[in-house]
Amino acid sequence: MTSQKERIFSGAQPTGQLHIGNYLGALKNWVALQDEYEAFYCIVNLHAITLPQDPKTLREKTLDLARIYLAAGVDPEKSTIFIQSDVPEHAELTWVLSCVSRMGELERMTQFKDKGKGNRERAGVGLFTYPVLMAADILLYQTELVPIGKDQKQHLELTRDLAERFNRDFGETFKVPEPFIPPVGASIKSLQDPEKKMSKSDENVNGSIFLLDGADTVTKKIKRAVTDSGTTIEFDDSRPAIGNLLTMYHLLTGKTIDESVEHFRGKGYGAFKTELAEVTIEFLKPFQERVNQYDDATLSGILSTGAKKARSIAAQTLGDVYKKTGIR
Ligand code: ATP
Ligand code: LTN
Repeated sequence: MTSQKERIFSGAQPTGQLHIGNYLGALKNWVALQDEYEAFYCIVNLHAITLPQDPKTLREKTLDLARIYLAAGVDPEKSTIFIQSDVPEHAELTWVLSCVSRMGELERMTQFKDKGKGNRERAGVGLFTYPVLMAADILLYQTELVPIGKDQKQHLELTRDLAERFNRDFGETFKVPEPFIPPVGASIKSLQDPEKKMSKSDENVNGSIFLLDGADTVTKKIKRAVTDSGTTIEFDDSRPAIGNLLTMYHLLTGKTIDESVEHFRGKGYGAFKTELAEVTIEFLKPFQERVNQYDDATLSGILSTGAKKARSIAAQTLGDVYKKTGIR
């Protein structure tokens, strides 16, 4: 029966620390969609090395991220959780897809421009071909839907272009995936700068609420969050900082946007921030209790079962690709 379900695929990089933006923009939807779809959630360690990583901590962070997926509510009985490098087909398909990708389209990727800091001469080639590896991740599983935050939309469009081009040139091979970008929360902003997205790689840790932040840290970061001019707590395009905090409140409490605005009518920034800190701490508490729910052996069992399942599907797609291209 399960094989009748449509597939979803998503992943996060084992770099930095996961923040509440990653949760609200992506992970929350991974959990919500896992009943309806056959889900594959990957820890994309090969993507991580597109920027320098400390080898010792990369492995630790890879396993920590698996724990975070599980603590967020990804259920290993329903979803396949695995490490990207455990399925070598990801790297193999990347090569084939890189042969149908064009320099021009990769050069237009804003993440490459941002992370390469506009310095083409020094930017890594891996950073440049990063979206091709992401396309391989998705296309290997004949994925229907990809739950992601807004920053990944452009990469998904490239994935669709590559799938369509390959299908046109070599015959129907890949399903062309659709993005799933939540209507609210797809780009949670930095608490220190509402023009920038909350980012794991931001040097200023005060801009992000990390999923493993303790209560005192959460309170301090929210108290220090920048606000706009004005005093009322409501949505207004000219006041992105308060809009961002209200969005977090709405998503964390499950109150509608109207209810959230109503709730703070007549109250000031101080009271609002105090309550936002409380609901954030309340949300993080059970999550943090669950992060160590599995011992190392159980975790490694979950990941190796996941890799086996993922590989059985990935190998079929790659086999088809090799046949269609005359490699095999
Ligand atoms: P970095 O900011 O360092 O590039 P990241 O925070 O984007 O890293 P990833 O592991 O690359 O982290 O992303 C995991 C998922 O979280 C992706 O689907 C991404 O779109 C989503 N995401 C990342 N930042 C945000 C944000 N600020 N708001 C909503 N979703 C986000
Ligand atoms: N590029 C993504 C992580 C990622 C991903 C994927 C997301 C790698 N492969 C496949 C969805 C589907 C990011 O969040 N930076």
